[in-house]
Amino acid sequence: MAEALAQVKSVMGADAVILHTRTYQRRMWLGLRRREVVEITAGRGLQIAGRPARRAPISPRSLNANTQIKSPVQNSRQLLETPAASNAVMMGLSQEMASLKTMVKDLVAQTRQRECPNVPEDLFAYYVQLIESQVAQELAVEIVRTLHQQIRPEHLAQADYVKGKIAEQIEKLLPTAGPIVRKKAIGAHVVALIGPTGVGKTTTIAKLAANMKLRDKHRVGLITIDTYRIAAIDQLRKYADIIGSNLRVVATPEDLRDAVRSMSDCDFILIDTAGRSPNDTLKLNELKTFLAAAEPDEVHLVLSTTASQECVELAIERFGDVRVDKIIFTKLDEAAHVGVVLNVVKKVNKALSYITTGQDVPDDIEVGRGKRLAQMLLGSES
Ligand SMILES: Nc1nc2c(ncn2[C@@H]2O[C@H](COP(=O)(O)OP(=O)(O)O)[C@@H](O)[C@H]2O)c(=O)[nH]1
Ligand SMILES: [Mg+2]
Repeated sequence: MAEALAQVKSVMGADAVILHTRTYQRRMWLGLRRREVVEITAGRGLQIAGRPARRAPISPRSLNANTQIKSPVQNSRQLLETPAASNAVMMGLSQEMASLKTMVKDLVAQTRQRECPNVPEDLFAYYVQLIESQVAQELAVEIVRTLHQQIRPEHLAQADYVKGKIAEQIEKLLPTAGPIVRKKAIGAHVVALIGPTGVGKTTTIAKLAANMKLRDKHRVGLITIDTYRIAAIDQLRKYADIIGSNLRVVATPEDLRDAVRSMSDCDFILIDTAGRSPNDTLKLNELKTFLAAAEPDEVHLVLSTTASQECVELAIERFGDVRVDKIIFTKLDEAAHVGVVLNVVKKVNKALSYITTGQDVPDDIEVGRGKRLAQMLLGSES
């Protein structure tokens, strides 16, 4: 149809008016083969109601075996004004679209196969979703390939089922630490948060402290060694006052040791650290001295998902010299690149303890769970 319409246009010009179209089968080769014939009735000089006619009707013309053009009619520019004409045009267009679509699909499939020969075609859309969430390519390939081996073909079309299975994979891949728990019978469980400036250490301390104190009724002591910025102390003091916890501000490792001792009747002591730049080795050494004095039960490295993967890796490298037991990822509410959490935790092989999802104290914090992360990665909330 598209071909025939093109011929009408080339023989009769763009002014041609389509009056009628029809397709039918014609038997060939003694009736053994069929051939589709497209017949278009078109003309120039068509008189549309209310418009002055031009002269010169044309006689039917045969264009080739497949196409015939008939009709002695009057001229008009309104190619699309008759229903038959617009039908024909639409049919032609939709046929062309359909063949274009097939072509593009084939091309995409070919390119995919060439670029990602390890990714099963059936799960390619999920693979793309993982990649778009910044999951590292080798991890995304591993996830969909393992899934492909497990899943029955009849389940492939059920998106919820497939997503559930991907979530299971992610759960297995992501080491998680669970919540902070005090195991000892006597003395305070000491937790220090370290990490680059502005990632949300102080806010996270406030969230943890508020939940421990107000929800779980624990005795919580707060210590900050962030004496570089007055605002930082005020920020934590405000939270300490609201929660009703003790806050000690310390300037030296000796002070820190004393402060920890003085709070030994608490169940938990949370230590906030200065946002020292990860590039500053001198201050990192200072941080190490502080940590050595505090003798914490656990040290959590706090990282923000709003930073690029490179930034996060640089921070890890720098802080790698300092003791790190677990990882907290902040600002998942702002991050389009949730995959970084999976990549980083897997790469450094430290367990994810918490994620934070907003500025609200104490609500926007959750214990890190693979299933929840999978929901964020695959864009399905529940
Ligand atoms: N959107 C969002 N903002 C956060 C989150 N956690 C902390 N922030 C904000 O990040 C900024 C820096 O936080 P702060 O706790 O002072 O970072 P610190 O320098 O590491 O102590 C503040 O404006 C916080 O409100 C979070 O989970 N989501
Ligand atoms: Mg701070």
